Amino acid sequence: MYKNQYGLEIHLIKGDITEVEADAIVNAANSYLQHGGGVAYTIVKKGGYVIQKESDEYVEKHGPVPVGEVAVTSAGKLKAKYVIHAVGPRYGIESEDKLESAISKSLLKADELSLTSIALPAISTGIYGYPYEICARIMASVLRNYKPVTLRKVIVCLYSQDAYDVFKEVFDSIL
Ligand code: AR6
Repeated sequence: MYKNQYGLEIHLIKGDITEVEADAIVNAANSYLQHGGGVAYTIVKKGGYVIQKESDEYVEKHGPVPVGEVAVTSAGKLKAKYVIHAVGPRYGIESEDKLESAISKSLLKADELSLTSIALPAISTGIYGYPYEICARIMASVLRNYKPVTLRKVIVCLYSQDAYDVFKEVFDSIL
């Protein structure tokens, strides 16, 4: 466990984010909130169709979610209260500052909803192709500087041992 200068707890775990106990889990989404693959697919499969339905309604009402921005839905049958859908950049097409934005806006949204805990996956490191190391570095620096309001605990959830090892090394050096 790490703690930043504002007392925010940061936990690094290996596992399936849909099993994590947190007020909100973050989804690695696309702009159209079509949850067809990766962690997004698992979230809808386990949480239920209501998450896709609310996502469709969101896009219909507000238009596509820009890269680096977030949208919120309920979490259906998952333990969490909300799913925060964060749209990360595609490697080689969209820049790292969009990844920084997707991560920090997820945290800001959790605080806006007065939540105390949030779980984050390694956004953009699957289908969108970012190397784990870049994502880890950006996430660590956002978490190091983030001043929370109600948020007390951030759980960074890695799916593979490979990803976990890279994040551990980077977090140990930055946090
Ligand atoms: N729990 C935690 N992490 C997971 C899980 C899980 N159950 N499943 C996969 N990961 P990706 P992206 C990891 O591809 O790169 C989708 O189709 C995975 O190993 O889910 O941001 C969306 O709808 C990887 O490290 O998201 C978008 O179209 C990380 O989660 C697009 O993919 C992110 O991989 C978004 O691509």
